[in-house]
Amino acid sequence: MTEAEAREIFKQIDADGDGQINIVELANHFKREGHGGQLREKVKTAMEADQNRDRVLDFNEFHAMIK
Ligand SMILES: [Ca+2]
Ligand SMILES: [Ca+2]
Repeated sequence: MTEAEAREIFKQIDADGDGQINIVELANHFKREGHGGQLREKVKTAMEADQNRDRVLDFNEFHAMIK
């Protein structure tokens, strides 16, 4: 995946456009994608990419997770 593609996905998930993906935005994204079952597990797994432990994913953390 290119960085441009990753930025497109990041923008879709970052619903309020503040440049960070929080847990609510992640959960809504998984629901939209039809992955509502095991939602807690998926959010928890995604949040393991939160390297600085501020409970949100910035683009660098997100990109490291999906590349
Ligand atoms: Ca956000
Ligand atoms: Ca973070």
